[in-house]
Amino acid sequence: MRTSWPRIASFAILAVALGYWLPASAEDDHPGHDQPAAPGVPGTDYTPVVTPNGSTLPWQVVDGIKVFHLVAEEVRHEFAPGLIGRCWGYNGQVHGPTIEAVEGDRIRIYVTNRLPAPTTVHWHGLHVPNGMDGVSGVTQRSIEPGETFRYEFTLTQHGTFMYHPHHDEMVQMALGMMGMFVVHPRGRAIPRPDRDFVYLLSEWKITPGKERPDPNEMTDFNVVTFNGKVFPATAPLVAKRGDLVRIRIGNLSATDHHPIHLHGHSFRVIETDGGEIPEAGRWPETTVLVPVGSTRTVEFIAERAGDWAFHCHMTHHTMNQMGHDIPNLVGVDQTAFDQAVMNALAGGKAGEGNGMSMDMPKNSISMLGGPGPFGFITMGGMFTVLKVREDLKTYEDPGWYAHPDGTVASPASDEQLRRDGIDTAPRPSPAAPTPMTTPPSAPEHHHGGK
Ligand SMILES: [Cu+2]
Repeated sequence: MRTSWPRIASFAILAVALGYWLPASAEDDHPGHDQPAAPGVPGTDYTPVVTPNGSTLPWQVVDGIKVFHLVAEEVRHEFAPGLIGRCWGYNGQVHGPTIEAVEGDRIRIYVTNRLPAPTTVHWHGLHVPNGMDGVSGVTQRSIEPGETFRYEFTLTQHGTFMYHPHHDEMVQMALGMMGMFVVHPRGRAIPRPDRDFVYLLSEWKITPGKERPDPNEMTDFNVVTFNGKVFPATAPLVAKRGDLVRIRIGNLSATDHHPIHLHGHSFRVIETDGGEIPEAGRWPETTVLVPVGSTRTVEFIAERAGDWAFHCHMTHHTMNQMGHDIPNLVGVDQTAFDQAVMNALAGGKAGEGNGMSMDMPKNSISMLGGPGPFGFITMGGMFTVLKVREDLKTYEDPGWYAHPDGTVASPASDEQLRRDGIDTAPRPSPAAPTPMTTPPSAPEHHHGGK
């Protein structure tokens, strides 16, 4: 006996016409229709994520429902030693802790507002019942100071999502209110990563000497952060050689998209906040552009031991606060200036002993990063290091990489240069540029009349 395809097709059309089509159940927001699976267990059902410089929001299970509590409040946050912000965050943190759950989990999130202003929480990318979407004025009234609201829904997707206020967005997000929301797949035979990292990208305007981030800034941000920190305060990512590493990156910056680049490896973009990319649609990259209001998840095998830079490729995003609004010094002898900056970085009063003095303004950090194994690291902002090691007992920071002999770039010897026919004698300089002449229209000093 066989079933004819036309018959199946006509049944399908009939089913659609009758409103029986399958995905409807997944979107069901009618009370009583939810059949939550048993809550997913960390370590058993998934590899728990690591949020460098951050944390995962704790929960408890009540009658089969995962219950979370977010508290919106003012937080005095350290971006890096020397730079404090009077920010707004959740549960004493900037940004808020990462919410982690499993597809099929029923979750209940209480949100307490301890801010001096109303707020809401929107669950970015999650398919929730409309009234749980957290858009103030559209799907709910705002949560007033002192109130606690309850959000409750079943997770019908897996992937990397975010949360943030959808009330006075410009101000509240500029002050730091945002967090990541990771949903692991349930019961699927996909390779589980050995390391699963979560990053949230953001940007701030903090005028040197001030503590309150300026929410009115539209374009000229001077503090650009990985999980609310700038290098050298950003924690490293640590992996064993051979680990399958996943990095989930969300961007809730006000204006800037961030091309995030990894050294020494190539990765594949495996999902966005819209869902998983089918195997055939993934292609190799070393830089992933994470646009504002989206997430990108990349995966790779940590194949090469070493300290590999992981950073935004916008050059101004690997600078700290003081790199902005300074005169163009390209071509100028900066010896004294550099020394002044280095001294300032070392924590002292800048320029001591070289005749050039530079006091760092209160509550500010220099434009450059921090000390490395080979001298100063001239980066700040969205910069950290992926540390891959052969043997690791724990995933604590293993310190700087010890390079095998002969594998570090170093000064060439005269003998090597001779052997390879490299002539380093100065070349004759190219034709001198035409001397600048006074343009005919240049104003001259006229006396008496125009
Ligand atoms: Cu960037």
